Amino acid sequence: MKKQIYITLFTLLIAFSVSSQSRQTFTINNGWKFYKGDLEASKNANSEKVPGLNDADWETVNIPHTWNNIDVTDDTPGYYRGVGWYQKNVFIEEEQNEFKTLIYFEGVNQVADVYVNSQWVGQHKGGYTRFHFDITSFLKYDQENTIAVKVDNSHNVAIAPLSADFTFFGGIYRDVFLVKLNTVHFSMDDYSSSGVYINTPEVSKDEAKIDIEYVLNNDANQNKTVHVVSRIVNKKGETILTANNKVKLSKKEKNKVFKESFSIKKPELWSPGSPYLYSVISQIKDVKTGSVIDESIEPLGLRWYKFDPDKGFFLNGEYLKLIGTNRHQDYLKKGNALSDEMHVSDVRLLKEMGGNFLRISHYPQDPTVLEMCDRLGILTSIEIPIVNAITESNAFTNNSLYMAEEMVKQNYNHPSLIIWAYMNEVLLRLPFNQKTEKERYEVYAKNVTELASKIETKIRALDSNRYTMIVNHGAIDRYKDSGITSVPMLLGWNLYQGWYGGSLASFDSTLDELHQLFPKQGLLITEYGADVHPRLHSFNPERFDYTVEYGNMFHEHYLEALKSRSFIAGATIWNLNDFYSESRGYALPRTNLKGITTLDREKKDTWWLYKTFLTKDPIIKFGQNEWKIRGGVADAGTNASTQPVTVYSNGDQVKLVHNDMVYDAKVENNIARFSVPFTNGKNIFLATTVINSKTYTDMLEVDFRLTPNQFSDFKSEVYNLNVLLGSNRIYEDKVKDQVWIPEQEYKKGSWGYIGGTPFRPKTKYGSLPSSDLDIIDSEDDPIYQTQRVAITSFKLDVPDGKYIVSLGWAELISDKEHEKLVYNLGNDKVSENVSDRVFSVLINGDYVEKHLNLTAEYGAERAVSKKYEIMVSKGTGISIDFEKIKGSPVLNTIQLRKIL
Ligand code: GCB
Repeated sequence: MKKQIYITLFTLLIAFSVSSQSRQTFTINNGWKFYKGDLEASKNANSEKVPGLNDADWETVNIPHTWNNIDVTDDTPGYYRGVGWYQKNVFIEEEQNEFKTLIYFEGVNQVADVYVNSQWVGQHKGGYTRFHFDITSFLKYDQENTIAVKVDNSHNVAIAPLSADFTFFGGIYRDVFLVKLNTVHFSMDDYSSSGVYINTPEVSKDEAKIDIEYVLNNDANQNKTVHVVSRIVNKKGETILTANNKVKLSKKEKNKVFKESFSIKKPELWSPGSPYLYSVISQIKDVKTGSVIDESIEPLGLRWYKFDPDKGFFLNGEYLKLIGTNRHQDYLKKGNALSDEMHVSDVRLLKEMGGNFLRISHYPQDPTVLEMCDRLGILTSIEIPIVNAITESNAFTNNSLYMAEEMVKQNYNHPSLIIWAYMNEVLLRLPFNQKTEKERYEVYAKNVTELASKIETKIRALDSNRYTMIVNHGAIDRYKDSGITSVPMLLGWNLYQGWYGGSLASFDSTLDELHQLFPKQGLLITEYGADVHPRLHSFNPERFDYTVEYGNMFHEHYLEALKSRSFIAGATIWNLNDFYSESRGYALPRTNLKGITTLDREKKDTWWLYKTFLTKDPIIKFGQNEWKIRGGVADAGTNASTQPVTVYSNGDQVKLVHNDMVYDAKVENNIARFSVPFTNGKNIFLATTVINSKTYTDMLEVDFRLTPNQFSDFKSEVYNLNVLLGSNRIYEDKVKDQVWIPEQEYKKGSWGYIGGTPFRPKTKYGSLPSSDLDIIDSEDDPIYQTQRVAITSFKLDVPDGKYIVSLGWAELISDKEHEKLVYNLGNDKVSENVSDRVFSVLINGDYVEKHLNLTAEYGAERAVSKKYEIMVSKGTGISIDFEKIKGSPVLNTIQLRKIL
C-alpha cells in the first residue's frame, strides 16, 4: 500500500516537472476591483507610471464584466461612455522567474492601458480583437503583484466602429488569462496569434496537402537547438502522420519561421453535414531530455470551396446554399459580458435551426464562436468593425489595418471560416449632405475606396486562400459609382425592402438587378429582417407594426425569393438574436428587435419557419406558440372568436383538433393555416402530421379572453376589456396576465370609439402605424405608442353595475431632442404644436378631467394612467366624451373592469 503511494507521488512529480516546462494558460477572471470613472492617479496614464491605486472602496467584480449592462435598459437616453478601472493582485511564485509571463485579453472595449506594479506596460486599441503583453520584466517574485487596467469606451475617431446600430458596452468583457511560457515557444507576438498557421492549398477526395508554418521565439540569452514535432491526429485520437525536425534558434531570436508539409491520402472531408476535424499537435522538445517545452493544438478541417457568380456556392464540389444568421454578442441584462457557455449555446441555436452559415457581425467575437462553428459544421465569415463611416485619417487607417491583421492571424486556422470581411455599409452615414456637398462626397467616397483597397491588399497578402467581402446597403448605385464594389472578391448586400421602404416584391427585383449589375462577383444577402416584438400581434399586419405576423410575412416572402435564385450564394438573417442598440426607440426601447430569438433567446416564429424549411428532422410546431394569453371579440351572434392558427411542418398534411372539432389543411411552403373559433377560457389544440408513416404531434394551450360582441350576450360574467386606441395590434402582457385588443368603432349594444383617426407619425420611412418614442414610466411601451386623435367619445353599453374605467395617455408629439440616429424613424417633428393640446373628459356627463394638458402636467413621452370608479344604473351604459379646448383630444388606451 505504502509502496503504491510512493509510486503515484513519484509519477506525479515527473508529470509535473515535465508539464511545468510547457505552456500554462489560466484565467484570472475572479475577484477584480472595479471603479467606474477616471482617477486622479491616472492623469498621467500612458506615461510610465501610475501610483498604486487605493481600491478599498471599489466594487468587486468578476470578468467577463461590463459597466453598461444595466444603464442601457433604463428610461434615460445614453449610456456611460468613459473610463473604468480594474485592479487585482496576483501572487507570482518564485519558480515562475525562469519563465515568461504574458497577460492575454480576449476582448476589452475599447482602449485598454495595462499597468503592472504601477508601471505602464502597454496599450491596445480596439474592442473586439485579442491582445497580450509580456509582463515578465514587470513582475516581482514570491509576492503579490498588482495588475491594473484602465479601460475607456469613449467615442474615439481613430478607432472603428465610429457609429453603429449596437451598443458599445465598455469593460473587460471577455476572459483574461495569464500565460506562462518557456523561453523557447511558439510565438504569440505575431498579433497575438497562436504562432502556428495551417494552410490546405490543395484538397480533393483523393488527397489533401497541408502546409504548416511555425513562428518560434527564443527569449533566452543563449542559442538553442530544439526539436519541433508535428503530428496530425484523427478524430479517434490516432496519430496518422508525424514529422520531427531539429531547429536552431540564435539567442534572443524572435519570430523565426519554420515550415512543415504533409499530405493525407483519401482524407475525411469537413462539411456542415459531417464536420470532421483532425488536429495538428505541435510540440517543441528539448533535444537532450526530450521533454516538452511548448505545445500547441490547432484544428484541421479538410475542405475546398468556391463561389460561382451564376451558380452560387460549392463545398467539396457540391452545391450548397448558404443559409444562416448574423449574430450580436449580447444577452438580456448582461450586455456583452457573456460566459463561454452562452456563446456556445448561440451557435447551437443556429445549428439546431438547420443554419449552415454564420456571418460573425459586425466584429470578431469570442474565440468559442469559431471553435463551435468548426465543431458543429457552420461555415462563417468574420469582419472588422468598420461600420457606417470612416475617419479620413492616418490614425484610423492604421488602426483598421492593424485590426485586419489581428483578425486574420488570430483566426487563421478555423476550417469553418471562408470569408474575411471588413466594411459594413460605409456609405450609409455620410458626415455631410451628399446632394448639396457633392464635391466633398466625391473625395469621401474616394477615400473610403482607397482604405478598402489597402485593407483588401493586406488581407490577400496574409491569406491567399480565402475570399474577401465588403457589405453594402441598398443604395446600390452609390457603391457601384464609388468603385468600392470592384475591390473585394464577394459582395454582401443588406436589404430591407418591405421594412425601411419599398414593397416585399421589390426585394425580388433587387436581387435580379444585383446579378445583372455585378455578373462577375459572388453575391450574398448579408442582412434582411423585420423588427418583431414577440408580444405584439395583428391580423392586419403592416410594416413597422413590430408584430409577429408582419415578421412572419416578411420572412416567408424573402425565403421564397432567396430559394429560387441560385446566383445568391448565401443569405444571413438579421439577426440570430435581438440586441441592444442604445439609441433606438421602437416597441422595446434600446433594442433592435430583428432577432429570430429574443434577448434571452426565446424562439420567435421565424426561427421555427427556418427550422422547418432547413432541417430534415420531422417537424410539427404551432406558430405563435409562445402566445398564451389571447383575446378578441366574439363573432356576431356566437360565443366564439374566429382567429387564425398556423402550424409549421414538413409533413404534407396537418390535422388539427380543437374543442372536438377536427380540421385538415395542406402544408404549403412548410405552413398549414387554419381559421378556428376560440372560446372563452382554456383552448387546447392538437396538431398531427404523418411523415414516413410515423405520426408527429404538437400541443398548444391558449387562455382566451373573449370580449362580447354585444354586452347583453353574457350579462352575468365578470369581464375585463383592454383596448388599444388607434391600433390594429394585440398586445399580450404576460406579467399582468392580460391581453390588449385593437379598437373598434362603436356599435349599439357594444363598445367602441366615435370619431377621430389613428395617430400615424410621418417619418422618413413614410407614415407609420406607431410611434417609436421610448415611453417613460412604462414597461409596456407598445400600449402607449398608438392613439386615436380627435376622438369625440368612447362608449360602452355595459349592463348596470360597478366598474373601474382606466384611461391611458402618452403625448406622442414631442419637441424633445432625440439623437438623429440613422436607423430611428426620424422622430421628425410633426407640425402640430404640442402645448396646443388641451382637452376635457366627461364620463356620463360629469367632468373627470378639466383642461388636461399632458405635456404641461406630465411631460411628453410619459405614460399617464387614470382610474375612475363608475356606477352604472338605469341602463345608461358608459359614455366617455372628449371636449376639445385647443388642438385635438387624444386617447391611447382604455380599460374596463367590472367589479359588481
Ligand atoms: C443594417 C446594419 C445593422 C443594423 C440593421 C438594422 O443594415 O448593418 O447594423 O442593425 O441594418 O436593423 O437596421
